[in-house]
Formats: sequence, structure tokens, C-alpha cells
Amino acid sequence: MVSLPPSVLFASPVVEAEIVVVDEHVELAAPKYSPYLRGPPTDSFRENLRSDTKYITSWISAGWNNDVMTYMNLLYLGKITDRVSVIGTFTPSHIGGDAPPIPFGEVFNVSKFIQDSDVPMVEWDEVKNPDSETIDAIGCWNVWEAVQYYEHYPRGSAIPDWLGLDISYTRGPDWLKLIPNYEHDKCSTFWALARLAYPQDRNKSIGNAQPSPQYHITLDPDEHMLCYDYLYYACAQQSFEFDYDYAPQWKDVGKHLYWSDHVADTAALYVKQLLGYPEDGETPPYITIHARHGDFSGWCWEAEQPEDCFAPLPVIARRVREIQDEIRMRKGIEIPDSHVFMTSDERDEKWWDDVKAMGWVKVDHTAMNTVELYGRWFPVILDAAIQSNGLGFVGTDRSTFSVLSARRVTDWHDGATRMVKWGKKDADAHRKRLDSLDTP
Ligand SMILES: Nc1nc2c(ncn2[C@@H]2O[C@H](COP(=O)(O)OP(=O)(O)O)[C@@H](O)[C@H]2O)c(=O)[nH]1
Ligand SMILES: *[C@@H]1O[C@H](CO)[C@@H](O)[C@H](O)[C@H]1NC(C)=O
Ligand SMILES: *[C@@H]1O[C@H](CO)[C@@H](O)[C@H](O)[C@H]1NC(C)=O
Ligand SMILES: [Mg+2]
Repeated sequence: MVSLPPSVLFASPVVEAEIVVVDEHVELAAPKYSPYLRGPPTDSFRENLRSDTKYITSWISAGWNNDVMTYMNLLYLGKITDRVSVIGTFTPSHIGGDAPPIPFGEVFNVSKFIQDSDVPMVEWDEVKNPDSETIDAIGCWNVWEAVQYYEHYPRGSAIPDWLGLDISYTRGPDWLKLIPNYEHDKCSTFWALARLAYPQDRNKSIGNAQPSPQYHITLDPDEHMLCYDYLYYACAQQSFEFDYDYAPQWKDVGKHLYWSDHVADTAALYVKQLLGYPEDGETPPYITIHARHGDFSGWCWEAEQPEDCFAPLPVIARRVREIQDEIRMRKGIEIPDSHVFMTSDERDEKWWDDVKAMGWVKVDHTAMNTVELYGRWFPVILDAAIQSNGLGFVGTDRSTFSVLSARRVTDWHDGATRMVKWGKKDADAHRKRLDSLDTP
């Protein structure tokens, strides 16, 4: 990034929004750029903002599914504050930091989302030219320091650097935090966050902006491009809300984020290839297991033996049988063990041999050459898409990856889902409830 005089870059341009008229004689196709913007991407993001439109943005900073949830939270906050959400790329924190970021719109179908949900959004690369060397100074809210007590700085993210943003943060007021002074919860409610989107409470909460790291500019939080450092912990009423049926960030937003055609088609192709079905035929009904291991081994303190921590395969198999029974009862469809996929971050080959011995199919990205054919992001994206399009899903309790897949299987396919408990011996021991199909 070159150093440009920052003085000109933090004021809104003094241009009035003009309606961009597309010459109908030349341009019969869909407009080239979003109606929420003045035109194609500009070097400073401010040049592209409409004066009759307000925007909201935020950054990501965790595993991919956490980040998907964070963008869903941003979209929900945008919906309730009548702002257009500006969404960044996904950052490769868990797949190798050297992998390139992947645009949101390559993974999800943005135009279908806007149409189905009526929630407006644009992607950052539509707003600001990704090749721009202009640094934009901007004021943002620091939510992180208002909700936790260990890190005395705003939540970090790779996104602002990529966007060429030099951010002056204002610490959010203490009332952002749902449970005052409680160190074990980090939720701030959507409506607490929304108070800062309007002048009355904004005015009472500004005045302590910290200088930006690059140019040491001090700016109150932006009103045109409202921004918050981190919204993963935003909730409507309680933490871990994606687990609950009422969650508005899922019901009104997340549910409408369908895969892009490229992702959906590739996932369907994988299912057919792995099961030996013709590529041009229908995808058969199937069940997917997500066995989340990896860094979850850091949560094993209740397990007396290391092997007691994650659920053993026979325990998972019991959940698979429950799903098979439910689908048979509810839909009259028989899904054999040969149509059960295993997806996992487990690397132990012996464990995978045991999976195959169960009669289940490994979604094997090495054998399928996924990275070479589709890039570093696709193993995780395809596993998520495969999970989401089954008629049954067995997930791992406390994994956001599993939670999103379970919700998709339920809402998109009226499918059957179970979460396997883990962390100690017999953690998933449960009585099969005969009175109800819904065995949580
Ligand atoms: N390809 C693949 N990657 C996985 C799988 N499970 C976990 N991972 C990786 O581990 C990360 C876990 O972080 P996240 O997506 O936030 O989900 P969570 O940690 O389970 O809540 C994923 O984003 C993947 O990079 C899996 O079944 N398949
Ligand atoms: C907020 O402060 C600005 C600038 O001081 C002022 O113009 C505006 O009227 C204030 N709004 C409210 C609702 O107090
Ligand atoms: C989005 O969905 C629409 C309607 O299903 C489809 O026509 C379009 O090709 C999709 N776009 C992408 C990028 O997947
Ligand atoms: Mg995670």
C-alpha cells in the first residue's frame, strides 16, 4: 500500500448520489453493478456509497463456519437497522493462512439470497476496487472490549488490511454486554448493538475514539458506513443461539443463504461419483456424519483416557440408526449404510479404516483431487455442502460446522438430525425416546 495523504480520505465525497441510468439499447442484460452502489468499484470506498443509503460492516476472525455465522449476524443487524450489509471475503484461518481468501459470492448465491430474504447486501469488492492502493480512514465501534475482560484491544481480523482500511476505534459502552460483569459470556444483543446505529445513543457514547494504527487519525464511528469490530458473539436473547429454533439470525437470514450453483453442483457430483451413480442422473437420498476432532481435543478434560473423549464409531452408528429409523417412519425411505458419508477433520488413517469397516463412505478429498481441481477452500466447503443436502445428518455437539449443517438439513429438506455428545466416556449415552421422533 502506498502512503497517500490521508486528509482527503476520511470525508464523504461531496457528490450527490445520481441514479445510474443504464442505456437500455446497449445494456439488455442485468445491470453491471449493485443498485445499492453508485457504480463499479472505486479506489476509495466512499466514492461508491450512495448518499440516500446507509451501510453496515464488520470483520471475521475464526474458523470458517464461525465466520459464516458472523456474517449472518451482520446481515441480521443490517436488516433491523435498515442498512445495506457490506460483506468481506472469507479468510483462510483454519485451512492454511497462505491460501487466498475466497469471495462470499463464490460460496453463496447472493442474488438469490437478496431476493428470498429481502435483506440487502453487497460485497466489499463491489464497493472498493480490490487493487486499489488507497487507504481509507474510518471510525468503528470496538465491541470486543465491552464484552470481555482479557484482551485490551479491539478484536483483530485480516479483513481491514486487505481492504486498505485504517481504523480509529471507539470502545463501545458497557451496556452492550448482555450479562454485566460476567466473564463467561460475550453476548451483546442485536438491539443493544442497534442503539449505536441511531443518533441518540451514538451521541452519548462517542468522544473517546483511539488513533488509527497507520495514520494516527482519530475519528468518531462512521454513520454512513457503520462498523463494528466483531459480531460473532451477537445474539438476540442468549449465547449459542444458532442451536435454537427461534434464532432470528438463522430464520430470517442464514436459512436463505443457499450455495452458489458451482458449489451445489460440485457437491452433488461428488455424492454421485462416490456412490457410483451416473453423473447426469438424480442424487440419491443419503446421510452424512460430521465427526469433528482436530482442535476439539483441547476440550477433553473430563475424559479419563484420551480415547474416551471423542465418540467412538459404534456410538455414532447408534445415531445413524436413529436417523435411518426416523426417515423410514416419516418418509418411507430406506437409506442403507452404503449411503452414509463420513466427513471429518481427523487425520489418523487407522480411524478412517475403521470408518470404512462400518460400511460408510469417506468423502476422500485426496482421492478426489479436490485441492488440485477446485482449490484449498473446497474440501471444507464441499463437506459442508454435502452435509447440508443429505436427508439425514449426524453432527458433533458444540461444533458450529455441525450446527449449520443440521439447520440446513432440517429447513431445506425436512430431514432428520442428531448431535453426538462427547468429552468423556459415555457422553452420548441416552435413552431412545419412543414417544417422540425428536430426540435431542
Ligand atoms: N474439510 C473438512 N474440514 C473440517 C471438518 N471439520 C472441521 N474442519 C476444519 O476445521 C474448521 C473448524 O472451524 P469452524 O468451521 O468454525 O467450526 P467448529 O470449530 O466446528 O465450530 C473448519 O472450518 C475446517 O477448516 C470436516 O469435516 N471437513
Ligand atoms: C448528535 O450530535 C450531532 C452533532 O453534535 C448533532 O448534530 C445531532 O443533532 C445530535 N443528535 C441527537 C439526536 O442528539
Ligand atoms: C443463483 O440462483 C439462481 C436461481 O436459482 C440461479 O439462476 C443463479 O444461477 C444462481 N447464481 C449463482 C451464482 O449461483
Ligand atoms: Mg471453530
